[in-house]
Amino acid sequence: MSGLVEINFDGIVGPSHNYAGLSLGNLAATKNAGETSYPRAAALQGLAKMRHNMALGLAQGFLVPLPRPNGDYLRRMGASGGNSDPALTAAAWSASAMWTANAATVSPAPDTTDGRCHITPANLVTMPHRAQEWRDTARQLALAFADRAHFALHDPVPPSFGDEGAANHMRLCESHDAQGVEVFVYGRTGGAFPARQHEQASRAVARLHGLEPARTVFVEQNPAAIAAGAFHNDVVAVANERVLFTHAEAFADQAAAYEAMRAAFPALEVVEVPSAAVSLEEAIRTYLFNAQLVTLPDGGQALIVPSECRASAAVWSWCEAMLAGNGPIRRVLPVDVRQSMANGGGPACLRLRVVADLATIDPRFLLDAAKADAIEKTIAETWPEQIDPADLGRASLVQTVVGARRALLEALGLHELG
Ligand code: SUG
Repeated sequence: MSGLVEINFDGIVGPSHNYAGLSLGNLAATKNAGETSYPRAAALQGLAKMRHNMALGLAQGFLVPLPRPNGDYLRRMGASGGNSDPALTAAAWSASAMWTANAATVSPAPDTTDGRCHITPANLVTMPHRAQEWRDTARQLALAFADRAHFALHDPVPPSFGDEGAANHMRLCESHDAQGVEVFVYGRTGGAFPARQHEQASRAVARLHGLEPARTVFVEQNPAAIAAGAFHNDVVAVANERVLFTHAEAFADQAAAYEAMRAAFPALEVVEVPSAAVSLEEAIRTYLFNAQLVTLPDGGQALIVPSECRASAAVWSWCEAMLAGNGPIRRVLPVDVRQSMANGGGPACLRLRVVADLATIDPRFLLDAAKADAIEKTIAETWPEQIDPADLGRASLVQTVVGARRALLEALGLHELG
């Protein structure tokens, strides 16, 4: 019997979480630029989501915040880190690594030619504040997935081919431990907004991971969706096992996309939300598709959505109608991740899915009730309550943020990352 299970690795929201409006094309982040952030509340919301999912019987892991402010980045830019260049300072302080759906692309062992789980850290080159993440992310992944018999870790795809990781990647399969079909979604243009995932990056990852061409599908994002604020495909579509849950305007050619997926994976079940029921704008505002679509221990599927969906008449009535029908998604469960949402990160952005045997992963990155309590205590005691973007660069805040991360590493025994 295979011991492969799906594990969601959530990013713990870092103590420097702030709203600096760094991501062009991410409407929530742009709208909230300059607002006061609440890092402690943000991290506790994220932890509550992890606990919520564990209580459903799902395996839960986590990744820790990266070192911020990133002094190395500032030095290499010849900057001081004071507030003389606010955009650079904000980049060095960004807690954006919390959105671990952008940490890497993961191809589970059943899909790869050498039978190992392949992981490629995302280069995130399109956004300056995100392009600094991969080195520290790769270090952390190398620690969590150090077992070379089971995991192959690659270098990021070279620039200038932008790679945004799992946010532009979906996997279709009969069950998580069976051989799957991997779907790579790239962007060509997004009008006024950047298309962040380059087709060449997607193709490079598929080759490096040793995926069978017949079981690999490449699909273009709808340029109009990017232009409307879907900067990653996971803002308008999500897949789990046989099910693709998608907005009707997610792909450049919707019918051709379904056809290509069905040719490689005939059992595909598409749950499509028509624009007349939920407009692209409302889908992006509520992040209905940035949901975690999960298989519960009883075999039924549940959609873990941001609480913004519950508050939208259009979205919620569509969900109720779906549940009244006989489709594969049997439950819709709202979670409150509002602090992350205000920077354009929903429940799915906050997690990286890995299919593996739990015993092959460094146990320090796996969550249980006692560890969740220890993390909560550290956050409650050390995370700043609030940050005004004008505070970034202040020496006292540097001390608080650096100390908070150190306390977390200490509590988790992750000294190597210090
Ligand atoms: O890259 N926001 C992130 C949100 C990432 C969401 N991830 C997925 N869709 N998988 C981004 O735009 C805002 C940070 C700021 O503006 O300070 C930010 O980086």
